Amino acid sequence: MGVSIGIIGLAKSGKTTIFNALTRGKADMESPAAHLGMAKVPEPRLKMLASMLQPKKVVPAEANYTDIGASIKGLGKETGISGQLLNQLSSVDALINVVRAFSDESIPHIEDSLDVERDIATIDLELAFSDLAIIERRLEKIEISLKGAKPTESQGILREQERLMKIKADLEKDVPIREQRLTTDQARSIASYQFLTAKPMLIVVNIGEEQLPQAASLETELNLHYSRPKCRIITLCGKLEMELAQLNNEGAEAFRTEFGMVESGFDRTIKLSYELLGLISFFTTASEEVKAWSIHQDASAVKAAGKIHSDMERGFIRAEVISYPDLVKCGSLSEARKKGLLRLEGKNYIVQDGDVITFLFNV
Ligand SMILES: Nc1nc2c(ncn2[C@@H]2O[C@H](COP(=O)(O)OP(=O)(O)OP(=O)(O)O)[C@@H](O)[C@H]2O)c(=O)[nH]1
Ligand SMILES: [Mg+2]
Repeated sequence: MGVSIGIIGLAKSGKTTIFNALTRGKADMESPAAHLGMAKVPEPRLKMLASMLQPKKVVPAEANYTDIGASIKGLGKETGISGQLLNQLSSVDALINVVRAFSDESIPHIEDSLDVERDIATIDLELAFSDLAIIERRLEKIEISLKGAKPTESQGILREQERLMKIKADLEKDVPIREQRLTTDQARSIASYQFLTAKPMLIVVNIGEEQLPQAASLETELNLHYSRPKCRIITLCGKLEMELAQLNNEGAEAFRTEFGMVESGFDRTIKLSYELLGLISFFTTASEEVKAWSIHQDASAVKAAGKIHSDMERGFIRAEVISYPDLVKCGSLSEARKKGLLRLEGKNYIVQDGDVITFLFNV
C-alpha cells in the first residue's frame, strides 16, 4: 500500500481538475461521486538504477489520491463531518486543499468572490469542527466511564480526558492539531482518532493561465503567511496541468520549457506531499525487478521488510544494504560485494533515503 492523499476544497475550486492532473486521469468533472486514482511517484534514482541493472521490470512507488467529490463547506457546523465522507477523510495520510484563485465569470464561486485566505480559513474551520465533534463525544463517554471506574483504571482515563481537553481548548483558539506542540508520545496516543486537523496539509492555490507569470511571486507571498508546521502552500494552474498530464512526456516538456515552468506541477505536488509526510525512498532489486518503496524516515529495516510482505517482516533475518551512491559507483551488486560495500544490518537498523536493500528472511 502506498501513501494515500485526500483532495478537499470548496465547490468548483478545481479539485477534480487537480486530481486528473495528478493521476493522469480522466475523471468526469460533472460527477459528484468520489474519485480514486493512483500516481507513480517520480523518482529519478529509480530510472538510474534501471538503466544500470537492466532488470526485467521497473516498479515505482505509488501514491493513492482520493478526490472526495463534495465541497466540505457547511458540513461541520452542527455535528462535524460525518458518515462515509468522514471515513474517507479519516483514513488518508495527508490532505490537499484546493483553493480557487482563477477567475472565470461562467463558473460561480460559492462565496461570489475570490479570496484565497478566506477560503483557507473556511476549510480549516470545517476540519476543526469535525475534530471538535469527535472530542466532544469522546469526553461524554469518558464522563460516564469515570463514574464506574475503579481507582486503578481512572488514572489512565483522567490522563486521556486532560489531553483531549487541552487539544480542544487549542482547537477553539484556531490552532489545528498539526500545529499543537504534542510530544511523540502524545501524538501516538491520539493517533487512533485520526483527527483531520492533525494531518499534514498541502494547500494548492489553483491559479488561472493568465496568472502564470505571477505564480512564483504569489507563492512566495503566500508562504510568508502560511509557513506553519506540517503545512505547505503552492500555486498551480490546474487546468493547464491537467492538459499537460494528457500529453506525452516530450510534448509536455516542450510546452513547459516554452513557458519557463521548471518542474511539472505533478512532480512538485508529490515531492512536497512526501516532504510533509516525512517519507523517504528505498529500493529493492530482487528477482530482476527494480522497485522503489516509500517509508517513514524513522522506520526500521524490519518495518521496511513488512512494506514488501508480512512474511518478510515475520521471518526477518537481516538486511543487506548499500547506499544509492555507492551502488552507482560500483555499477552492480556483485562488484559492490567484492569491494565490501554491502553492509549487513539487523532489525533495528534505521533505513536511510536511497538505501538499496536485499532482505534475508525465512518463512
Ligand atoms: N479558467 C480556469 N478554469 C479552471 C481552472 N481549474 C479548474 N477550472 C474550471 O473550473 C470548473 C470546476 O473545476 P473542477 O475541477 O470540476 O472543480 P471541483 O472542485 O472538482 O468542482 P466540484 O466537484 O463540482 O465541487 C471546471 O469547469 C474547470 O474546467 C483553472 O485553473 N483555470
Ligand atoms: Mg469535482
